[in-house]
Amino acid sequence: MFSSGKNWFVMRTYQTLIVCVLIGQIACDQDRRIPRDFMLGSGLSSYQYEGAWNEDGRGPSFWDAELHNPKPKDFVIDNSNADLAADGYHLYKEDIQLVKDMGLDSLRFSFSWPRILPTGYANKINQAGIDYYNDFIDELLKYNITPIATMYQMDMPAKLLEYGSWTNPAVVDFFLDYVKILYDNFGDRVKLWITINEPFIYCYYSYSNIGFPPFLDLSGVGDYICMKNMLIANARAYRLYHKHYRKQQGGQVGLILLNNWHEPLTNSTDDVEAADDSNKFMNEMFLHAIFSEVGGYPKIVKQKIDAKSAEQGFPRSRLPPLSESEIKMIKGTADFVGLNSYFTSYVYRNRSVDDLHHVPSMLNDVYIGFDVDPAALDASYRFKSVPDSAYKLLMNIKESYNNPPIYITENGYTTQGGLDDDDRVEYINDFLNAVLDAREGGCDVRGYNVWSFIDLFEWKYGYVNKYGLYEVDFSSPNRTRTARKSAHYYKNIATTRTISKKVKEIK
Ligand code: IFM
Repeated sequence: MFSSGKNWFVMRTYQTLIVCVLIGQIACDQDRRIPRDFMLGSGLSSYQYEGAWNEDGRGPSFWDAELHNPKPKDFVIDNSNADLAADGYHLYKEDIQLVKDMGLDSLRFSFSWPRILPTGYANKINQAGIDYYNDFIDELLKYNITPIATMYQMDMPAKLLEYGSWTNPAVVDFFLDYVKILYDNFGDRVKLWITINEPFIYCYYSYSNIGFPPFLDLSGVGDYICMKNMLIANARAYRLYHKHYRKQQGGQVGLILLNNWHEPLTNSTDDVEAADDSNKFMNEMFLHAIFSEVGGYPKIVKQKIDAKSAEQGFPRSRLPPLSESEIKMIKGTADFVGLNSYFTSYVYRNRSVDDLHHVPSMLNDVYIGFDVDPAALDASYRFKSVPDSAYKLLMNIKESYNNPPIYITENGYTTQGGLDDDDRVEYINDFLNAVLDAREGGCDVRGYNVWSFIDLFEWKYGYVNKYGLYEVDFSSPNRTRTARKSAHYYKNIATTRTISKKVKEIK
C-alpha cells in the first residue's frame, strides 16, 4: 500500500511524527537522510557482557585469574569482577531481539578465547563455546543483523599469562591457532572480522600498569614489544584468511584502533607541534605500518624513541626494530579500519612535561602533557568537544592513508546511571553528524556503532561507568534491561534513517 515513492514518504514522515511525540523531549527536525548502505549498529564484548565465567567448559580468562586473586583495594573501583556481568551468556536472545526492535543493521561482539580454548591450547576445543557463538550468530542473521566479530577484545586464556601474554612472540602462534578455529567454524556466516581491538592502547595500558592484565610495569619497553607482536599477529591473521578462506568465504578482515583526536591546548608553536606529534604517535602507529606506502613505524615514533633511548643510556632503542621482511609482511594487512573514538585530548609541551610521566614511558617519549589526567575518562567536558575532532580524525585518515574503508566500531558516552541521558543523546547526535559530514567530504566511512548496546562491566571502572543505550540493573538476579532516552532516540534514527543536524529542546 505504501510502496510508491510519495506514499512511502508520507508514511515515513508520519512514523517520524509518532516517534517524536512518543519521545517528546527531543525535537525532530529530521533534515538529513542517512544513506541506506551506511550501517548503523551497536556493540558488546565477551568478558564485559557474558558472565558465566565457569559454565559449560569455559576456562579462566586472564581477567578471572587476576580479579579472583586479592588485589589492592579499588583496583577495580567498585571491587567487582565480571563473573556474572550482564549475563549475556543466558540472555543473548532477548538482547538480540532488542537490537532487532531498534532497527539496527549491525551488532559488534567479541569471541571469548577461553570459552573456545579453555586451556589456551588448541588441542581441546570447547564444543559448548562453539555452540554458543553459532547460536549467537544465527540469531543475528535471523533478523538480518550483520555480525561484526572481534577475535580479541582483552579476553585471553589465563594460561597464556604464564607465557607473558603479548610480550611473548609464542603467544602470536597460540593466537593464530585460535583464529583458524574461528574462521573454520564461523567464517561461513561472519563476513566482517576484526582481529584485535585497540592494540596500541591495550599494550600501553597493560604494560604501563594502567588497567589491563597482566598489570605489569614494563613501561616504555614492554608496551612497544607488545605492539610489535600485535602488528605481526594482525598481519598473520589477515594473511591466513586471504590465503585459505577469502575465496570461499568472501569476507573482510580489519583491526580496530582507538583514536582520540589531539588538539593543541594553546596556539603556541610548542603545543601545536605536540598535538601533531601525539596524533602521529598515538593514533597512527598501526595505520602507518599497515596503510602507508612505505610501511613500518611512523618516522616521528622511531626518531623520538631512538633518541630518548640513547639519552637514557639504553644500548639500543626500546622500540623493537621491524626487519625489511616484517615491514613487507605487515603492509596492507587490513581490508578496513575499525575506529573507536570517544573524546578530544588537549595537549601541551613545556618543561613541566619532564615531571609528569614515568621514565621511560610512551608519554615521556612523545613528550606531551594532557590538560587533564588521562585516566579521568569520565570527565564529561572532554566528551563534549568531539564533533570537529571526529571530522578532523576521519579526514586526516582519508588524506594520509589513501582513503581506506572505515567503520566507526565504537563511539559512546559514559554516565554514572539514570534513564534520562540527554548528554548521551546530544553527544551521539553530534558525533554521528560529524561522521556523515566526513562521508559527504569523500571519506569512505561505512558505518557507525554506538558503544555500548547495554551497560557492561567497564574494566577498571567496574559497574560505575555506564555506556549503555539500555540500562542494566546489576543488582537484580535477572539483570533487567531498561531503555534509556538514548535508546529511543537511536531507534528513531535507525528506523527513519534520518537525523537532525542538532538535537533541540532536550528537557
Ligand atoms: O568498554 C570499552 C571497550 O571494551 C573498549 N573501548 C573503550 C570502551 C569504553 O571504555
